[in-house]
Amino acid sequence: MHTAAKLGLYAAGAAAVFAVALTAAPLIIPADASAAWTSNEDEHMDTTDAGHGGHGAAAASASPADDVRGLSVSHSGYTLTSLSAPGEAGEQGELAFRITDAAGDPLTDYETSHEKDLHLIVVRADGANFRHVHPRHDGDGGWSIPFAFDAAGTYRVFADFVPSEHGETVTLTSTVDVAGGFAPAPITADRAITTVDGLTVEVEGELVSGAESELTFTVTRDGEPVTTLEPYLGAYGHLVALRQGDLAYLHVHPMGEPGDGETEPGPEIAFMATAPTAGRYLLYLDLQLDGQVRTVPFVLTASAGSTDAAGDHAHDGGESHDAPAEEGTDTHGDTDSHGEGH
Ligand SMILES: [Cu+2]
Repeated sequence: MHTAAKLGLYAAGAAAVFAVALTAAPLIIPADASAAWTSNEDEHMDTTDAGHGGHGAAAASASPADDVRGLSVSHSGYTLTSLSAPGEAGEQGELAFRITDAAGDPLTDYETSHEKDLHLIVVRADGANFRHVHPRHDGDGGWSIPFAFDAAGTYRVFADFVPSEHGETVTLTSTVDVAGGFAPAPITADRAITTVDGLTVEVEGELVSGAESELTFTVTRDGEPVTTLEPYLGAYGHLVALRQGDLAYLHVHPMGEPGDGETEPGPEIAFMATAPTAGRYLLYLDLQLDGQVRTVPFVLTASAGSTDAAGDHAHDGGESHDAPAEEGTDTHGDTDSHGEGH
């Protein structure tokens, strides 16, 4: 790839990711790429600002390891509190919690992000039973959704939202213990091809520690490319990446969006992603086809890679580069149980 093209892609991709997905996190700049950032700062800032307001200034000093969210019950003055959920596997109940501000008052004003005021991820600590749902706001800082856990274990709950007064994404986390016979499902190998409900999805690309890289998912059914993906919360795909171990939360978004004149409804969905550190990541791709949302899981290991080589991992694979878009929902195809709150 020519240097100029590489820098341009890097800047555009970075802006896209940060504008929509990582707004609360400091920008990451691989040391070797600092010069590139500097020279592209203007366009980068413009695109970023279009998303959520400037935070590029803090970027230069950030280290990749800082680029994690979803590790704390309280952040930026906001706190996830009063979490309650069904206590036993299979028990139908309600998952509820409150969000408070720095003064301890209910947080009532949210900025819509990816078509929702709050996104909720629920996943077991070992990465199993991922769910992405949208609870209902009671207007006074309380959020709830009918919920049942399929299996026992300790679950992490992530609330992802943009306080209006804050203007940047906040991701808070807490845990829920669910009683029952516990069958651990440790993930011990990478997984680049997954079949769910007859859909086979393969991911190409690599995660590289501290650098942006492009991940391209190709969707087929019965060996044929799927070109009829449906917009879901404004995009053709939605990707959540969690670091194995602490489940640090990396929320990435596709390049391109429906209706931009360039992005096709499959078979490829491309994302820009930055792994904060080397190691294994659990990826969950939400996509909608035939009116049904499905979650397709993957496992990738981020290499420690030099930042120089990292740029080359941003394949200029061709199709859908551009502004990002939306959010997804759901998990194992059982959309019926948690389609509420939309
Ligand atoms: Cu969501």
